[in-house]
Amino acid sequence: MSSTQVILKNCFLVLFFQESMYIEEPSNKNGVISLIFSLKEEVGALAKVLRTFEEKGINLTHIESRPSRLNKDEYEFFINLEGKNVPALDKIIKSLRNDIGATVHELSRTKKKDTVPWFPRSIQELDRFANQILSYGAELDADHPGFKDPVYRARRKEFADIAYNYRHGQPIPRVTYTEEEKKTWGTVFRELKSLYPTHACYEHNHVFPLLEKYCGYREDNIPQLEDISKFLQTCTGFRLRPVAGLLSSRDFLAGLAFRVFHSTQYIRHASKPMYTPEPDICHELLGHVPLFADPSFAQFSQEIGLASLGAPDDFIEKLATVYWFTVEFGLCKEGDSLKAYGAGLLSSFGELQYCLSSKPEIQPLVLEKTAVQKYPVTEFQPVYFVAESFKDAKEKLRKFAQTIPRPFSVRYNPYTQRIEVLDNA
Ligand code: HBI
Ligand code: NLE
Ligand code: FE
Repeated sequence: MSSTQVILKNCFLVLFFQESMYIEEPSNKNGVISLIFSLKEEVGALAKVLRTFEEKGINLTHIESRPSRLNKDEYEFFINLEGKNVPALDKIIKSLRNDIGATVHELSRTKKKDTVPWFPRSIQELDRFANQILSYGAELDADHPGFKDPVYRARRKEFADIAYNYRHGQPIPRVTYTEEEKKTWGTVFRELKSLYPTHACYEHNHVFPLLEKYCGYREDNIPQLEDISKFLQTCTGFRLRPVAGLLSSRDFLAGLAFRVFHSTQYIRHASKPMYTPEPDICHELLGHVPLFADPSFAQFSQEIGLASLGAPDDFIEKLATVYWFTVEFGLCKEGDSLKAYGAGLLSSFGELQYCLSSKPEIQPLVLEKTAVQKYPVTEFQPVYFVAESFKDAKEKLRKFAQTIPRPFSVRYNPYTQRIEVLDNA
C-alpha cells in the first residue's frame, strides 16, 4: 500500500468508526431496544399488546404502523422502547409469540456490556462535568472539622458557585481571601517550605522558586488560580479549571487527557492545618502545581487520563488507584535516598515527615500490584510505592494501558484540543 493509501485508510477508519460505534450518552444509560411485531387485524389487538408493556412498566418512545406485505390481514408495528427492565421484556416477547401468535423481530438491542462509556472529545466538553460533582463542595459531612462552623460553610458555598458557573476559556475568577484563610495558608506554607529541601523530589524543588517569582507564592499571600494556570500553560500546556467538589474518578481522570487539572479554590478549616483528607487550595498549589510544570511528570499524568477514556468501570478503578499511589502519594528514588513527589504528601506537613520515616511499608511500583492495593482516604497511608523515575512510570503505564479492553485507541491533538479516536479493528 502506498503511503497515501495508508493515510486514506486511516482517515476512513476514523470516520467510519465515529459514525458507527455506539457511545453511551450520560443520559442514556439503559440503551434503546427496537422491535417489529405483526398482529392480526382485529379490534383491540394493538391495545392488548400495549397493555402488557404498560403492566411491566416499560416505556415506549416511538411507534409506527404499516400493513404487512407478507400477510394481507396483518399489520406490522415498529416500536422503540427503553431497555431498563430486560427480564420483563424477554417475558413480553415470549408471550407475544406464544399467546398472541405475533411474529416478533428484534432489530437492535444495545447491550450494556458492549457499549463504550461516553467521554469528552473536545476540551470544551469538560464543561459538562461542572454539574456532575459527587459531593457539592458546600455540603460537609458530620465529621468534617468545618461541619459546625456556619461561616466556613457559607464560604465553601461561595467557592462552589464560582466553579459551578465556570466555562472553558474564561479567566478563573480571582478571590479575596480572608485574614483567617491567609493565616491557615501561612502556617501550611511555612511548615512545608522548611521540609521541602530534604523531603521533596528534585523537580518540585526546581519549580518552587519559579512559582515564588512569577505566581505570588508567599507565606502572606494565597496565589490566584488564574495566574498559576497561565504559568503552567507556558511550562507544559497544563491548565487549571475550578471545580465545585469531588468529581467521579472517570470525569476527573478524563480532564488529565486534555492536560486540564480540576482544582479546588477553598482552603482547609483553620483548626487542622497539618492534614486534611480532602483536596484544598494548599493541596493543589503546593502539592500538584509544581509537578505539573515538569514536562516528564505532565506527560505521565496525561497518559493516565488518555488510558481512562472510554475504559470499563473496573479499569477506571484501577487507574484511579494508580493515580492515588503516584500523583497523590508517590515516592521516588533519588540516588540512594527516597523523596516525595505525590501531592498528598507535599501538601501535608504531617504526612510528609511520616512517609519518609521507618513507619510505613515501602514497595516498588509494579502497576499490576499497585492498581489493586487497598488504601484509606482519611488517614496517613500504610503503604507507599516507589517509582524509579517519571519516565519509567510512564512506560509502565503505557504497558498497563494496553491491557485495557478497548476496541479503539486515542490520541490527543494539541492543535485542535480534541481527542482523536482510531479504530483498532
Ligand atoms: N475530584 N475534584 C477532585 N479532585 C481530586 O483530586 C479528585 C477528584 N475525584 C477523584 C480523585 N481525585 C482521585 O481520588 C481518583 O479517583 C482519580
Ligand atoms: N492529606 C493532604 C493534605 O493534608 O494536604 C490532602 C490529600 C488530598 C487527596
Ligand atoms: Fe490531589
